[in-house]
Amino acid sequence: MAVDYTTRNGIAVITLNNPPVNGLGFSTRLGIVEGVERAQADASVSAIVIVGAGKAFSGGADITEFNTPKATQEPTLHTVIKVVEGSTKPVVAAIHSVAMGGGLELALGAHYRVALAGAQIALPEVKLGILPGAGGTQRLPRAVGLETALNMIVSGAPVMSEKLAGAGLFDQMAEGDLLGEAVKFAQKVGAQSGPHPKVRDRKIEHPNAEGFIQFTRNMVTPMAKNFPAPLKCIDAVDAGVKLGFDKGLAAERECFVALVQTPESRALRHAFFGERAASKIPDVPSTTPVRKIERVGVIGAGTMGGGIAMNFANAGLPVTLLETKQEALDRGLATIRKNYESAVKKGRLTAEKLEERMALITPTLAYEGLKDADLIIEAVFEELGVKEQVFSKLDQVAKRGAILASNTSTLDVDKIAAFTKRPEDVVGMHFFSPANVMKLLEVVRGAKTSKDVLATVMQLAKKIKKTAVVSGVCDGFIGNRMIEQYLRQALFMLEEGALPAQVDRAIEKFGFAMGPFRMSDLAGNDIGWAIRKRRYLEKPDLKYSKIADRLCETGRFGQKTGAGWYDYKAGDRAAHPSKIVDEMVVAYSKERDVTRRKISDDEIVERLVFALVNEGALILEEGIASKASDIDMVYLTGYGFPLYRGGPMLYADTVGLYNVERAMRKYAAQPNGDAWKPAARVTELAAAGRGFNS
Ligand code: T1G
Repeated sequence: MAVDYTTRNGIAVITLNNPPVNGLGFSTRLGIVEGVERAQADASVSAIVIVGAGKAFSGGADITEFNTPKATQEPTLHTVIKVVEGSTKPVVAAIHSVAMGGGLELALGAHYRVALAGAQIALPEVKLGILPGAGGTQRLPRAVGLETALNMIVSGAPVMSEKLAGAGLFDQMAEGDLLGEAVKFAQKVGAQSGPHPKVRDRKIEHPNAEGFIQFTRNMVTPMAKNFPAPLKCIDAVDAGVKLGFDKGLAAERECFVALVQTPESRALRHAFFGERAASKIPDVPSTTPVRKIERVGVIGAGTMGGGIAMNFANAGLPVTLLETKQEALDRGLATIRKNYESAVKKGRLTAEKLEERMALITPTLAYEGLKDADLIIEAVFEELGVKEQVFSKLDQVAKRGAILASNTSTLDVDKIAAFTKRPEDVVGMHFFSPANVMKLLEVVRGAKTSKDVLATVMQLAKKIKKTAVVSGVCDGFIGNRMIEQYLRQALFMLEEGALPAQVDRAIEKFGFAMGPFRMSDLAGNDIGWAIRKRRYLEKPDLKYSKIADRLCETGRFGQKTGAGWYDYKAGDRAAHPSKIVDEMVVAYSKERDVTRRKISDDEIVERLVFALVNEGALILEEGIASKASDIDMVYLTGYGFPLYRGGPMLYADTVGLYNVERAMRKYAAQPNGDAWKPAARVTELAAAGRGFNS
């Protein structure tokens, strides 16, 4: 049973025991109700304590039950809270570590709350695109006041328990032995005659509730542009203020039911699960032993190497940073310091923390400096010959059992592993620039990469706050392989009739942070140019529009040269549509004898996004990615795909693969249609009426 029941000095102790975070799944809910009823029937019991075993009081509704009949099977959380609140014997919630979502709502249904400091108190449902669905929008304002409650509910952010000590939520802050103190408190209130206080009976005091709620609405509206949940949170709280507890509860229920069915909520829940599922590798058991990583080495102090080193310093790990020349090393360290200084300026870091982190980074010009490292990541020039020098040297210097990682974004990790006598210790760790900011880390699994190396890197990724996704070895791994097809379509559409600003505007309206041409100008058009030149040699039959090469031949590499697909003014990063480029595009169509046509925004979005979907389907078929949600996590955390659409594969499911395939067949019949042969996986799933994530 997910709940234990004991009695102790006349107090019934109900212990939630549903690891890992006491999610309020069906059996936990049932156990609480049975425990409260058992305590009511036991004359020797004067009061009840509810406490959580392990790492949390409760992390809320059991998310593993979402979208299953169990989630709404009686006793629902509403029923549980009603039974707790209706108990004639006082119920004391003993809170430690985490009281979130339904877990906090359960505690609010108790008559009293005793908490340890350091507990995360939150109603994070808004982050899942829903809202507290078991009375949280009604009880929290009555427990901590309207302003604190509304901020917590609309942001979903946790507040540490000690910060709420005086807010009326906790009846006592425990010092050490939480259960002992809670039992003592229960004995005290158990000796008092009832009725015992109910949070629902408190008033919501505020000098100008209506004004404050309107102010919150004005603040939230612009930020919640694509997310309906925050405003619904305000509606539910507002209803409780205006109409009283019961009507407020009914309004909350209505909002919850409406939100849980929205595509945005499905997308946010998909991302929540996808983030956690990504760290699970199908054939690497969670019990796989991991290697100790106490010292890290980074080779290359350029933009990538410096950013990578910062990730580990930020996590408190000593990093040795190797460069070949002193001035490169000095430049790299100066850049790292500058990055930290800007964080201090923004108030995100203290000056002493800056020095602490800088002190963790040891510069060196000698490979010897890496001999004690448990993990060494190279971020040197993207050329196989250079990688060969580095890895054969590492093979001699690195200690036995050290993990040797390459930050390569395009080269074959198996070939790199073969430069060593320890291919089982070699793995790809593809960071995204800027490496100290972007959450995505593609972990590239070589044919010989050992399971414990993978398990170690996935665990380390969590420590450096990265979303790690495992990719097999192929050109471009997951993200860049798919973005290549996206960019191919973007270029074809220029040739067929669109202009750069129109393509960017259309896809940015869809929700991308940045369209392909602004993105290319930012990254540098010469990077894509180099990749295409390689591609033309490797895959001569792969059709490409040459318009981007024409642009590069004029030296328009983007922001770094002050002109690219767009024009730029000195000191200003704003992209200004370029008459020169537009004329170049039109002239190119003419040269190609293409009659330009009007291309709709819908076609732009479909061709860009479905190009990702089709390549993603091939990636799944080839086993390069093990699950569709991994592909979505790559795009949500590394490529600016809109979170409220859940990633390319979930978006395809939302559109319906039947419709996606029909669109592909339509484009296959147009000029440049050879890119549109639907992947077998798309056809199979569409025929079966399924989706990538169903
Ligand atoms: N139910 C079940 N499992 C959960 C869970 C939950 N609520 N929360 C986390 N887990 C799992 C997670 O998948 C992972 O599993 C393990 O616990 C450790 O998680 C009616 C409807 C609680 C702060 O949104 O914020 O209540 O990968 O790696 O860093 O109004 O998890 O080990 O197999 O994140 O220590 C609202 C979400 C639900 C809380 C712990 N609750 N969880 O952080 O560990 S909706 C939430 C978190 C709701 C009611 C509504 C964090 C955490 P595995 P972890 P952590």
